[in-house]
Amino acid sequence: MNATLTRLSKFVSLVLRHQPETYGLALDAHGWARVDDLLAAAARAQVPLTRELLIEVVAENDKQRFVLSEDGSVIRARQGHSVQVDLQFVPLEPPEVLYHGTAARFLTSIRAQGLLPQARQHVHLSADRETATRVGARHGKPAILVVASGALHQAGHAFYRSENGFWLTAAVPVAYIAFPEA
Ligand code: HQG
Repeated sequence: MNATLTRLSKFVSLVLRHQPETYGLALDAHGWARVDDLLAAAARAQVPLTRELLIEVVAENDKQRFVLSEDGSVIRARQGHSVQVDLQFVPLEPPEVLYHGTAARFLTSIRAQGLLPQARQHVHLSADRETATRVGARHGKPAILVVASGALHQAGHAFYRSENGFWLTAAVPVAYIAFPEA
């Protein structure tokens, strides 16, 4: 993605996941916004987003963060919301282990509380260490936790997978986390 598309993608992410109201945008119960409304919200915020650029943002996005309806009239983020929306994820059996990339400075708190969703709706888990390392590095020196997702699922916790491949769950208790050696 070029710099312009990245900047536009960040704006779309902010509006569709975190601050629709600030930008005067209505999301429906499942997180969908009308494309016309999103373009109008962008114009009000003096963000130069056109329908053509939006289609490019959706197509070129490195993590496939957004999805347009088939007729192109509505759009939503696939995951990562802090606003309350029901993305209608279907519960799914996770693999035996999943990975969570965090920053080393959060480890003391995670050892005490387990993994919490913080501002988002879910704890995000990755299927492989490489992806988890990239996610953790966004926050600082990465530390990789191994989550016993199979056992946690067995214990009754629901898991979901977003269409762009992240695994989601409400929280992970400490007993199901293997921490890196100090
Ligand atoms: C940490 C990106 C202290 C958690 C990525 C993380 C992902 C705790 C941070 C998606 C904690 C939250 C999500 C506790 C969890 N004490 N810290 N008890 N429990 N944490 O950004 O997982 O680019 O909300 O380890 O690729 O980093 O947005 O979550 O470090 O898929 O599309 O609290 O966001 O995708 O940070 O990333 P975040 P995340 P997008």
